[in-house]
Amino acid sequence: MGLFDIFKKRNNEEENNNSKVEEVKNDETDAAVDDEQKTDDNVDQASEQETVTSEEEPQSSDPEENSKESDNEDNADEEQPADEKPVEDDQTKFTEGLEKSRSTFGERLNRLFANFRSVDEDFFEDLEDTLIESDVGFDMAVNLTDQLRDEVKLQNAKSKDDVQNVIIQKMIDIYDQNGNDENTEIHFANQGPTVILFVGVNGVGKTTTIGKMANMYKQQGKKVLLAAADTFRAGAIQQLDEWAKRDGVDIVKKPEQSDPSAVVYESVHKAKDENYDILFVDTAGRLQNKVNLMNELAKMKKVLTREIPDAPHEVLLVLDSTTGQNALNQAKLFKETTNVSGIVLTKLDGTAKGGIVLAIRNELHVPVKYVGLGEKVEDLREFNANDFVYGLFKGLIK
Ligand SMILES: Nc1nc2c(ncn2[C@@H]2O[C@H](COP(=O)(O)OP(=O)(O)O)[C@@H](O)[C@H]2O)c(=O)[nH]1
Ligand SMILES: [Mg+2]
Repeated sequence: MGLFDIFKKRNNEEENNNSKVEEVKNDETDAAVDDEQKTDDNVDQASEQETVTSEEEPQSSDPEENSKESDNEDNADEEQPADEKPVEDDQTKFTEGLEKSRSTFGERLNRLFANFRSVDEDFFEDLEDTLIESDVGFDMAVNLTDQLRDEVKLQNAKSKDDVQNVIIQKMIDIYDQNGNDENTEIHFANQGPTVILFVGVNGVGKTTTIGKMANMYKQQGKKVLLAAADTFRAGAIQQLDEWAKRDGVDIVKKPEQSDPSAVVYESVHKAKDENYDILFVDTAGRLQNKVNLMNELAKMKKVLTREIPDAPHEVLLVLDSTTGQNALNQAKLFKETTNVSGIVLTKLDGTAKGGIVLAIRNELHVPVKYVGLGEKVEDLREFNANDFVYGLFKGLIK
């Protein structure tokens, strides 16, 4: 069974369940239903307000500014849910974190289909625009529209439902094929320390992700070491140091502006000599030019492999999902300079740009291994791409 069929089955099952709930509700008295309606409206309003407020937060284009602001404002313990929801479980958190993407992506496509008159060139132009707006990536939007033109003709789809189904099915098929050999597990060393190198431009969330992951592995009983090899940016070493203290793990650091490779050298020796299980290497995301970046990463790699021949076992590229197409461009550049083995997609809690998940798979062929859903230590999740994409498309499957 193809992924589209699996999604379709799941969608039908969910709709059946919902309609059972509806039936029960309909048995209640009219007055009760009226009341419920009011409550529903209130809830809708409340959640709308929440969205508006978070979107109105001043967003600076300078990532360092952003990080300062959020550091000040959102200190771990102060953050209380605005509404009085009970403590969220894992799944709720994940679902809510992705709700913005889901509703916006679906709404855009719904709007397109609502305006559908006939399968003509205008329609395909609108489709292309909609896909570009949804951050599935420019190349993909254009390719996909071309393929859909052929597919719609091939299947002789004319009615709105037919066309909608062909389009959704095609998108899911392409996504499915591109992910055939994707493995989202973290590669561990067969023996000795596992080295995980973090790369990505400034402000995307490298240090924060290391803090979260280090905590996760520490909880699993692993011996964890951090290497503060972002010696370039003021405050970067201290930021990682704070995470080390919070997580209760060790760190290797040197003064600001030291050679990052010297930090890597010392940390990999320590990891080997003192039997650490995992070494996380934080790096600076200097991208002034590709040659510099390539040289710096190559130097670190050389230092690592001298001690541990198959290191780094993972090179995780961190991407800020709120930057859409920009994140894709960064990814292409990093892919050219280093062997990226996985992606961590951060800030999915604050964005409607979840379409980027499709673009990453279709254009980069690098698996998203983890997603960030907030700034706190518990806001990191393993990524299940199929669940995420199902969420994007459900309701659109006819
Ligand atoms: N909302 C949200 N903020 C995040 C997430 N990950 C990181 N951040 C914030 O993004 C800013 C930059 O993160 P940082 O780890 O310093 O980025 P780095 O420069 O790549 O090391 C900080 O304010 C983080 O708290 C996330 O998943 N969601
Ligand atoms: Mg950092």
